[in-house]
Amino acid sequence: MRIQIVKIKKLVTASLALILAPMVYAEGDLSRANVQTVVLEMGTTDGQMYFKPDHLKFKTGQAYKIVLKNVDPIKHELEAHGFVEKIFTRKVEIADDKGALVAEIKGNIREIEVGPRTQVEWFVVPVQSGADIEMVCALEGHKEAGMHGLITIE
Ligand SMILES: [Cu+2]
Repeated sequence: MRIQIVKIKKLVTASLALILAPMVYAEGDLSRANVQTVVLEMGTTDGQMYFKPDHLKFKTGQAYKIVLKNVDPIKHELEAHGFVEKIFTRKVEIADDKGALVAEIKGNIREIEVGPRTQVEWFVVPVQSGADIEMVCALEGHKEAGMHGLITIE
């Protein structure tokens, strides 16, 4: 009888460990926990090209989904070399207008070009702080037309 109770206790402990293991793993994965959404709109108003907002703020260790939302009938891009050196990219996701997945891209990303009236989701975790990090649209003439801004990582 006593041996059976000990066996049951061991079995319950082992089962709990199996059930809890994935949860513990998820808690340790900074890129998946408590993801915050940041929307960066790209567009043109009265001939002035813009990033809205023109100042993005992030915190190290916090997971983000950056939605690059191009509302213009022309393509734009986000180039921020100082930023990509300070983040971990989990993935970039592209969906069609019905929300069905078109592509999921994994690995380090340097720049993202977004087609006319499309959006791209960039999942990142900033790992190093930085101030006055420049972001621009590097397409010809776009920076000069107003498409630039700053990024701060606290
Ligand atoms: Cu542009």
